[in-house]
Amino acid sequence: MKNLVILLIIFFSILSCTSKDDKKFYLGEVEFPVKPTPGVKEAMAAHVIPSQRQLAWQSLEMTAFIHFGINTFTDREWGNGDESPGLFNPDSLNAEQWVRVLSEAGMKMVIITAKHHDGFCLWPTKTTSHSVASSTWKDGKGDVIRELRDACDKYNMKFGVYLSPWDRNAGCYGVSPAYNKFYMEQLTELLTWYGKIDEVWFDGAGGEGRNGRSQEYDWQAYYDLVRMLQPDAVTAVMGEDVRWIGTETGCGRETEWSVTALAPGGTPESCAINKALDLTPSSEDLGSSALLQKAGDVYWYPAEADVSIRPGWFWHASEDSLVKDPDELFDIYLNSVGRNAVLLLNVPPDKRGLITDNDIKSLMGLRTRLDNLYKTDLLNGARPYGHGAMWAIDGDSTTSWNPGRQGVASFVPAIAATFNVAMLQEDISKGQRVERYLIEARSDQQWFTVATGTTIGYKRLLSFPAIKADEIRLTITSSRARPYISTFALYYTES
Ligand code: FUL
Repeated sequence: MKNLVILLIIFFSILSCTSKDDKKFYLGEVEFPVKPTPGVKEAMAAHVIPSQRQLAWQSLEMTAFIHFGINTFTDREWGNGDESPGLFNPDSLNAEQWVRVLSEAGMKMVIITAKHHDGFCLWPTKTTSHSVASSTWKDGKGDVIRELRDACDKYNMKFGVYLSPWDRNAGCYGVSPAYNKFYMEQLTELLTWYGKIDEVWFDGAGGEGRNGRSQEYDWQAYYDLVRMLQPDAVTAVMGEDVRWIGTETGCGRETEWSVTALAPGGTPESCAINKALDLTPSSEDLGSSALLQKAGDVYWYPAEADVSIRPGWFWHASEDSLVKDPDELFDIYLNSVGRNAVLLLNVPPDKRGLITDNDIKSLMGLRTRLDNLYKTDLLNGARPYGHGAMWAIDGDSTTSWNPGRQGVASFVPAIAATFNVAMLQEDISKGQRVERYLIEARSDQQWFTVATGTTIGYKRLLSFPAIKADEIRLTITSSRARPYISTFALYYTES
């Protein structure tokens, strides 16, 4: 009897632990208690969840950057701001061609450099004459942002704007309140004239303006303006919703946490936190358990991997032969989307205002490689069985595998399959939790390790030499709380 009572106590305490486990979530961020008991920080970090706009953004997976502007005509990467607007004259500009090509390649959003560091505006702004309105293109009646917006509507493509805070043309740059007002007027035009905006990209690059003065940006006011005018738009890089991955190679970290100790944005408060922790977006470790021990807060701050299809961000005739080939783009995909990041691939139109044939060829090659990769899930949605193989029920649909913190599940592929890529996904609407896992396969009655990994997050793709197996086993060896695995799939891809 005594034993039975003890057993019942244990049983009910396990039950209450499990149900308590997922009751409290923290939207966007959490502040740790001052004296946390061991394990509390990990558990709290595991329950930080993304906002709706961050969740929607993450599911886009592949997005495109368009660097286009005065630099396209001067063969530069960074203009000085003293270029004549008359130089801007794309004789065959066709934004529909851009969007059609990018959409066929699989991109779900296009972000354009509405203004780069040179200050030249691609829309007829009222804030300065340094814009398309003073160019020869369409006798000054053209509006690149409008044309792109309309093309995006036609192809059901999301639309974002890059507005460089650094402006080497504006006379008021460096006169801090005046330039902040000027910049916010530009932002207001972009966020009110062109319908729905899905991402606002605040570049971190900066320097002095034409008068040799530096500018203090009022980041908080910029964020508040975006929130007010476009509540669903994510703010990126120097913004609060989306983090720069820290390189321009398109390659994420092996261990990529969306819950970071890195404080989002460029406000003085965030900068002070990051300075105290000695963190920048390029730091190798942004979210390990060891780092959590030093942090006072953590944030949902997911990574965006920006990279250009060419060596430069703008189009240069000399780089027409240096476009990345489909295999390079596919590797970038594996190392960005496949490492818990959103890919932002830059494809710069040329002087005519068109994406060149070389870039199109590479993009279509990437599409073919992706179609081949995802053609057949060799697990065919097989349900796990065995110890811990429990599916979480969300509403009345079965959504994810919720195996307990150190769960093992076995899968029998529909056919004895040869595969060389594994895909794992966590249901990040419940946070990011998994810290370590192992994939094993049984072949000729022998179990052996196929791959090991650390973080999963929204998506993790692991590639390895092709193997044939009758049975597959996934073991979560460490997790900050009960993991929610929403996908486990196996693929074969020809290299
Ligand atoms: C950088 C800029 O300086 C580059 O010109 C480019 O726009 C890249 C995406 O961001 O900070």
